[in-house]
Amino acid sequence: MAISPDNGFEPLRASLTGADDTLRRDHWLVPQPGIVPRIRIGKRWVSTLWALPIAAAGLLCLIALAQSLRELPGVAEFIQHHPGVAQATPPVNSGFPWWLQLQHFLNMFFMLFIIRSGLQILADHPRLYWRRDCTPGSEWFRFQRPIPKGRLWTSKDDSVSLPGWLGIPGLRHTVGLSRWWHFSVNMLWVINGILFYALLFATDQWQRLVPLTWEVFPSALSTAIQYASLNFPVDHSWTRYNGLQQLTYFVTVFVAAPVSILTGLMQSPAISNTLGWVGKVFNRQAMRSLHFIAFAWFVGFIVAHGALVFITGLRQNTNHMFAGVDDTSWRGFPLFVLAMAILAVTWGIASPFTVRHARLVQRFGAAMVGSLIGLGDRLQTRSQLTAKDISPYFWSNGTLPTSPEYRELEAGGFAAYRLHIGGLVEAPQLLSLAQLKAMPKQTQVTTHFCIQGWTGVAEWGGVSMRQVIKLVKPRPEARYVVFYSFAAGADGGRYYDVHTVQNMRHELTILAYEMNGEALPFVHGAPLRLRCENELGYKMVKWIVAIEFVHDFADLGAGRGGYNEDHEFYGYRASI
Ligand SMILES: Nc1nc2c(c(=O)[nH]1)N[C@H]1C(S)=C(S)[C@@H](COP(=O)(O)O)O[C@H]1N2
Ligand SMILES: [Mo]
Repeated sequence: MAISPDNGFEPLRASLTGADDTLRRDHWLVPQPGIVPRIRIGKRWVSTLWALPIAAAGLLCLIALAQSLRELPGVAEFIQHHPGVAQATPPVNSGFPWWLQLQHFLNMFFMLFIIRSGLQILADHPRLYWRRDCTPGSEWFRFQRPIPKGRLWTSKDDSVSLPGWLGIPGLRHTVGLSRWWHFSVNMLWVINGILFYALLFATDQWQRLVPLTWEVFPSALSTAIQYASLNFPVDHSWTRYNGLQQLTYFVTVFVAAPVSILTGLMQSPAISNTLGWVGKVFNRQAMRSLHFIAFAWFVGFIVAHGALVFITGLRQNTNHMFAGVDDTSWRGFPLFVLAMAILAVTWGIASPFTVRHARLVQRFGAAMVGSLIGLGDRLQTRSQLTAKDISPYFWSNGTLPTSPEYRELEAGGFAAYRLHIGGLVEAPQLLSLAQLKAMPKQTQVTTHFCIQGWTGVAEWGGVSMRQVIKLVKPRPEARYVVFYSFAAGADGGRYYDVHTVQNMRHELTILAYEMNGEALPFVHGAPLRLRCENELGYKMVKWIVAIEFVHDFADLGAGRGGYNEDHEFYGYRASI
């Protein structure tokens, strides 16, 4: 039965609210500190704090061991035979050119923000798993307590705060803002990295980093023993790196960096869901875990590299990398201090600036990488899973509907529910659940990707949005589709979200009324929710009350294209 499109949506539009442009602590989630990170070994959870005394004791033992080893004639002979430098290629003639110094500084600068914002993203779901289902207790790493039993514990409840000097911006559940930092700076870091690769191989600098002989392994062992014995190997770094430097730099530049990029991209719903079995095997949780391990490598590298720069001759080392000269002058040191000062000042500013100018960070981030992040909605999503992949546990998220209107409908088994579809369409509709169920039914087993980091697999059943579009016949000027919820969002005002009409035509985009063969449960969005498998979870409105086709969304809510876009500074397109 058709209704007038003109009067239907005004009350809904009026129930959307504006939003602050700064991150207001008194409106935000109450802080919740995490716990010292723990690693699961079998059934036991072991605190990572143990790593500190173990590392200290290990280092002392290593020094003692290396020193006594060097007294053995065999070892002394081995070191004499393999003094440390192993290169099949000629020595580097170009020293440390200005572009190398600049790129080294930029890399350091970008890494600082990438690491801090990455930790902030992790703090939004402070658990790591290998399996796709994220069942509590199956994680191998966490800095949050076990989830409480006997109450609804959403993934927002699970998020923890970080100190503002560590995460960006430090406050709890600020994944929207930390993603802007992470992705924008990532882009700069990747550009810097591509230029670095290009310049390495366009000059003779690659000869420093790429070991072309097996000799590198005995040389690395020899240099490791020499470093550990505190009687350091002879330094040739102006022209050649020793075996240990070569191996660690090679792994950092040619393994850890590409692994980070790939494992980052593979956490995207659009990319993962378009790759078929590849996305299934390299599932998001395994990718998150590897991403974290690559991060741990970088942190370990930075600590060890930084320490060695100091103890193997700070003046000479800084002359190389900050002044491009090979002497014992004081030219490099002040430049090194200046670089550190720039790092320290920007480090201090980043979090307070982000809290204060949250909307600016969102707009700037969207301008820099918004369209890249959105590109994934051009990818076709495919269901690569079967019923046996369905997760035993499915996290839930969001603010539950509490209105009397909803309660009444729920009490009546949603018999009186009517889905209002209208706006810029030829044939507006008012559909009961029975009418929706009479339309062709589509079921699909898919992975849900929450922006916070967890995933879950379920079978969803419902009506495809293609069917809906066919039924309502959008007018040519309709570009977007607004989904209104019965529920409010966390900060008051109605929850809603906006999609492009084009993205609603994907094969796996459905209005679901079933989950795992049963009527959609209350917490998961009864009676009707959106499934849009190339986007993150927050785009999939639960407890849908109405759907409106519009030309523009700037006049809805705070105008950012959805509730979390308005209130939590998320991106409007979110296929990564
Ligand atoms: N109405 C409404 N829909 C919502 C939310 C919400 O807060 N309100 N949260 C979103 C988020 S962030 C996610 S991850 C998914 C979670 O769906 P689930 O609870 O079925 O796992 O719902 C989305 N839909
Ligand atoms: Mo989410």
